[in-house]
Amino acid sequence: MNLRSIFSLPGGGSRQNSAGSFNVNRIRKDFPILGLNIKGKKLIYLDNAATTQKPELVIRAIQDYYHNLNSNINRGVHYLSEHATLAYENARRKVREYINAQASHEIIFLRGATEAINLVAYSYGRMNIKEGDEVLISAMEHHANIVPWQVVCREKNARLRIIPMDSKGDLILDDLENLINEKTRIVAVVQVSNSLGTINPVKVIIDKAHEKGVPVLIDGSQAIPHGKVDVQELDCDFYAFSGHKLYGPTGIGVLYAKSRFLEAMEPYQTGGDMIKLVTFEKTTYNDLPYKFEAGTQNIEGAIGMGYAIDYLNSIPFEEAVRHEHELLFYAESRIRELGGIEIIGQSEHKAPVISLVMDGLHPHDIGTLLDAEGIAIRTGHHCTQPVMQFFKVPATARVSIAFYNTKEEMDQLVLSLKKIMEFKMTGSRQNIQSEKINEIYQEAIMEHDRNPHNFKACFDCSHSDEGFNPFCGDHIVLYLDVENNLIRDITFQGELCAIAKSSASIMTDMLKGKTLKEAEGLFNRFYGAFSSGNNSRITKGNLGDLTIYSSIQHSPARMKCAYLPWQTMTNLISHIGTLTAEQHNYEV
Ligand code: C6P
Repeated sequence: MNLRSIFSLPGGGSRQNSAGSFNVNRIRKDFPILGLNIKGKKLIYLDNAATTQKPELVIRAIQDYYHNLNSNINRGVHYLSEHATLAYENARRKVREYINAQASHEIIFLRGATEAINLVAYSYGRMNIKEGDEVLISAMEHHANIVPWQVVCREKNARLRIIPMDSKGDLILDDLENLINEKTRIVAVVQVSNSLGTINPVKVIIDKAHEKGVPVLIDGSQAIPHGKVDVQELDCDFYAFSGHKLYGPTGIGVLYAKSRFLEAMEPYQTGGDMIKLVTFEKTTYNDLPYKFEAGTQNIEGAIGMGYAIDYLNSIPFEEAVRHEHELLFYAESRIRELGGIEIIGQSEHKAPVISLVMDGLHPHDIGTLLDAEGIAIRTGHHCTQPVMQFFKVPATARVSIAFYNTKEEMDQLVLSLKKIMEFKMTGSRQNIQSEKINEIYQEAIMEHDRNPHNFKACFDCSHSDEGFNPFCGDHIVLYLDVENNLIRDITFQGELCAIAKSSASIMTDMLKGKTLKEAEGLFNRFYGAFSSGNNSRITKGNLGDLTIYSSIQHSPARMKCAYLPWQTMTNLISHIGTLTAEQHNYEV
């Protein structure tokens, strides 16, 4: 079964209404966490691309392991060790069967997709990539499938090439013939984009690469939860995924690789268990798969993942996937009806991911406002900064759906988005009743967000610097005019959420006329007071308008937003003397 065909659009089966054939309420009972109330609201979990929730079966399996089996594997002759080893190897067999690998030794247990890709880059890559060679990835890779290749290419003086994408978020394959050429040593592409949802035609890429004798790694992290994967049918050479996105535990993942590659590859890590014989002179490596599993493994993780696979085998998975897809279409069309929201990633071939942006409201603020409604989504760049750069957005608010989500949850999501839009346009909190929102988005913060003070470039200023919050994609450019250690002027620009923008606005008001030392001192007090958790020290007397952030002190992620302008300011102060505004050629 091909992932693209499962989700294929008009004319494909997936748009047809199969409502009723999948009993979502029955399925939900298998996931204890879905019954939670968060801050008085029923949890609506829509952050499944980050990690999926775990069925009771998996939770019990892990508990059982620690109750009845805990011991180290491949090492002992005692009952526990023997049985833990059997359970671990049984999990490997389940994975092999699930993805239809030819042999169990082609399944390597690792920490996750990130480690799996690193293994291939550092082992296969280092052995095969030489000066002048090329590695081909795509424009929509997760950082996990960019950075390891960048590092190897830099080390070997090789070139990283990119398959481009279009404005819908589809790969442009017209030039594949040239992109894969005699210099290409490996193609590494994502099967389903985590930030756009696009399902890539990986089979076409694999076949083209193989015509030219080039091996292919598929990052299947976001594909495997949403469709059956058959590695022999795909004929990929490497396939990487994480257990925690497949309803299994965190800290366990899989690298599938064809035997001939694994046999030829050097181990990526060395130490215990991956050896046959060690003397001080030399070491003989163990057989596959153990050659790539150095040290004590995540035993309960592998066993838990095996049970997650049992769970998926026990439900009508095709119907589950169809259900997810119906929810995707339903939610997308209702969100479009709202107007004022742009969906980033409009491929006709999509997994259930909706990345959205709203004019005038930072995705981070959308995330916090939805959280107050009990709805968990992810906001930020989703570890795909090049995708954000391509679409010219700092971040997106990403809704990602799993088969335990319901149509009612989609309705609630749309209703909440509608309230948020009203809040954005009119400032009205009438519909957003949550106390938390009233606390976080106090009128003072919203006023600074709407009408920020000193929000302009200052090219006459003596110094400037940029600051980034890698967590959410916020970006600030700070301008400082300093004479004799006195701040004569301070302004800022950038793409900032309400918390960061208000903080910058307040900071620039507070620091004008202060000495550099006083500015640093104020930041230290601000940081110290809010990171200490000691509320009693936060008084208007020593922090001025900054006391408004006491309402978000419990949210370390949002405090990072408040600190961003201040950290940029202290970085700039520490560089003063070496930077000038003219030396920075910012686009503002
Ligand atoms: N994406 C997300 O919220 P790890 O962290 O090793 O389990 O998976 C890395 C990874 C690799 N490739 C893709 C396509 C992914 O989506 C991820 C993880 C999560 O989108 C966390 S950043």
